[in-house]
Amino acid sequence: ETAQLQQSFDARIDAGDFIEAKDWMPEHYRKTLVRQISQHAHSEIVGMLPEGNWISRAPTLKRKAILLAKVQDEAGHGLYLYAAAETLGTSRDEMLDALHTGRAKYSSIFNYPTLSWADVGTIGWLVDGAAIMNQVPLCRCSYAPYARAMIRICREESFHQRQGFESLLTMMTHGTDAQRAMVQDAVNRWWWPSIMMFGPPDDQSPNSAQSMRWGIKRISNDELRQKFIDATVEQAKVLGVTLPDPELKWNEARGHHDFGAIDWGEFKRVLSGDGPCNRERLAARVQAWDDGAWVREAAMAHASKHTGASP
Ligand code: FAQ
Repeated sequence: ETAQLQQSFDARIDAGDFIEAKDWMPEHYRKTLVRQISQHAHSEIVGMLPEGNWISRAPTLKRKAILLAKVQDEAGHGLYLYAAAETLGTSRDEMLDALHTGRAKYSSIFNYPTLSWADVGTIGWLVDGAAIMNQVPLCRCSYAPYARAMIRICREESFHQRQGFESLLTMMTHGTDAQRAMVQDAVNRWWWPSIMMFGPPDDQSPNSAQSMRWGIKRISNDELRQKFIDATVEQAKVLGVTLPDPELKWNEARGHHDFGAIDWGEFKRVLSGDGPCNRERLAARVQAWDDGAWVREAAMAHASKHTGASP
């Protein structure tokens, strides 16, 4: 009977059908999705920290309101994604426990510090820009609850990317020399980590082949990285910033930009917990969880009073 279920699942995947939560699915497909969606959710929640650092120090009321809205959107994305992952039968408590005990990953990018106000604009431009490039194909992911969550997330990410670009453009066109230098310094620090966000090269990506076969991933890590670089080079020209890669140049024959070697040693160090802010980020999440214990208890007590069930 399992062989038959497997066969009809494979046929649906091959036909480009979507899989719903109640449908039969292979255990490995379920596990892969819980891994990817929960890591994506954790990235959104941890991703609130670097920018959140600047809410109290935004230069104007307008920028503060925009940043508050953006960070709040990220909390929302985390919630849609945890809800999508829960449909696969793993509880939010289990997923958060995996994050807090270091068993689950979150995006490498959020282990870098935000040293100046220009980092906020640069995160919007490069980090949200990379996120959109990676996430638009996820709107067609074979697992329907994830695909549906991604549609709204991508719309909001697009606003995030534009506010970042606009903030940098303002500093570059109307700012002082010091402000322009601050933007360039931020771009120098965020460029390489941003292109690492797409994950290891295809030939060193253990999950890619199976995830592509299942229609979870539609475009490979390297292909997305190349698309992002090609799009960003043009935007950098408009901004008037230099991307910190002397080997970056248009290759007419390939129809793409060539770029220099990525420091995969640094990527591995950050993934293994040894990036500039890994300890600080995880400690902040654990502290928030501990500080929220009384809220969870109060919510449970309130709910049980209304349902009549004991807590
Ligand atoms: N960081 O075999 P693959 C955002 C791990 S955007 C950390 O290629 P896969 C928005 C990977 O998990 C950021 N770990 O894996 C925002 C795997 O480890 P595992 C989040 C990474 O899954 C903006 C191992 O390396 N976006 O939050 C990274 O097929 C601004 C081998 O790699 C998503 O999560 C990395 N960069 O492809 C928020 C998008 N790359 O699990 C706030 C959804 C790879 O076996 C402010 N996820 N690894 O232990 C995906 O598209 C995929 O999971 C990839 C990785 C492409 C990230």
